[in-house]
Amino acid sequence: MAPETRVRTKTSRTIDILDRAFKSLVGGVNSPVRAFQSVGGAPLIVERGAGAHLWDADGREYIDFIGSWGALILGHAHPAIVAAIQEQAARGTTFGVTTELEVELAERVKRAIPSIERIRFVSSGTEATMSAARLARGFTKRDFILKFEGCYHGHADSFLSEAGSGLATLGITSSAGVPEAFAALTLNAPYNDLAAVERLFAAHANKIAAVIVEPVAANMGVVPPAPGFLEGLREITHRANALLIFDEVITGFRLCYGGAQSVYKIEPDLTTLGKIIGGGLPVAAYGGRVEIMNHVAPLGAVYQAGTLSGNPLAMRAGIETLTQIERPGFYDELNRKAEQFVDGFRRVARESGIAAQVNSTGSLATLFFSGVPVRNYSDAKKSDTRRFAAFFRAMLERGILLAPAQFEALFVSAAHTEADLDRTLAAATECLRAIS
Ligand code: KE4
Repeated sequence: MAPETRVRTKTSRTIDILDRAFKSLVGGVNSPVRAFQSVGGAPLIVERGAGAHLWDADGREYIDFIGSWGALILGHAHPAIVAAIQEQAARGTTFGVTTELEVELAERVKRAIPSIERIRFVSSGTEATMSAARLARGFTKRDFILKFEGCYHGHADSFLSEAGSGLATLGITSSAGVPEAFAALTLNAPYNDLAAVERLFAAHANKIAAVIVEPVAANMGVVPPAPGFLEGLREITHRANALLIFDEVITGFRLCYGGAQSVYKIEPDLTTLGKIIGGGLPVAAYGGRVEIMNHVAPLGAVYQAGTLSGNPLAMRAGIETLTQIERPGFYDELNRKAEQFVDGFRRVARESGIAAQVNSTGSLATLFFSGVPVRNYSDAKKSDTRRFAAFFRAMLERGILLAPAQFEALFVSAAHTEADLDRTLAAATECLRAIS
């Protein structure tokens, strides 16, 4: 559709629904990044999705690169997943009692990620990381957690200092409501900086319960681990008897079927998962070795629970998703297509003459408007976020929906066709020219 037809008329359904949303939802949204605050313009109201496409409340169509923040590696409304959910819904949506579906999904995750001997399903990535941190503290009897500036692990109190994603987008370095005494138990180091990690361990000898890391950072924009970074974290935590937690809520089943730990050949002590394992329904998990996980109730003294944990509807969607992506050649094709797209994006950015970097790993990518390589959060924050906002809006007008924030990733799915990706690159060429 031509750009001029995408100008929002004031009488649109989108505007009417937004007016109502602001009267009932805080900021009109259920998660801050959906407010489009950092990119300007009215946020979208989505009506439906199919494959790699979304339609808004006024029938405008978009090629979608949010993919529900990474969950939809197969795209929207995949027929096999819809059928599985429909079939399970007719058998009951939740029982509050164990079903075989939870066991089936657990067995599939264990086969994919051997470092997980026992798993606990929860309903959000935040629950998974919060529980993993509590478990690490209970297991080691230590209080400090070390995270990395610009990484985002959900909104539990331990993770809101110097965090990425929505906090970075809103320029929030910490959150109100977290007691100072508790916030002080979270240490931050620059991503990819092992010397800083060594210094923090030296200063807090025998007090750090765990290091939690996104093995490929995606919440400051995409920042891959520098060579040796993850190996160094493994060695330092082993030496200090601290746990290493890989937060694979985004990278799990995204980079390959075994996640980032399979790509980088690192065995963490605990892993958190989410997004893809739920196939678009609320599922997340934490897991690791039996000797650690058996400290969780009902076997151990670390308490964690959840009414909808292991929800049969969500389990069924997760099982169907893993069935689809376990197929031979799935990741070869996805990563080939994504890498070709990213190469095209780099070429288009280079030809535009605008200072830009494209960071990527597999089907994750971020375009930074920056003249310097982006290797950590400090680099990422040097990006020209105003130019990103102008680019985002120009692409939106051309029917391309990127993540509405510089400090996020775009996700290529199996549903994106070569035509979708070619059209996106053509739009990017026009938009970069328009904002230069
Ligand atoms: P949730 O609690 O939002 O399900 O998951 C938290 C989480 C944990 N770990 C990682 C690595 C994550 O990326 C996330 C959540 N991702 C963001 C997008 N960058 C969620 C989007 C939002 O906050 O609306």
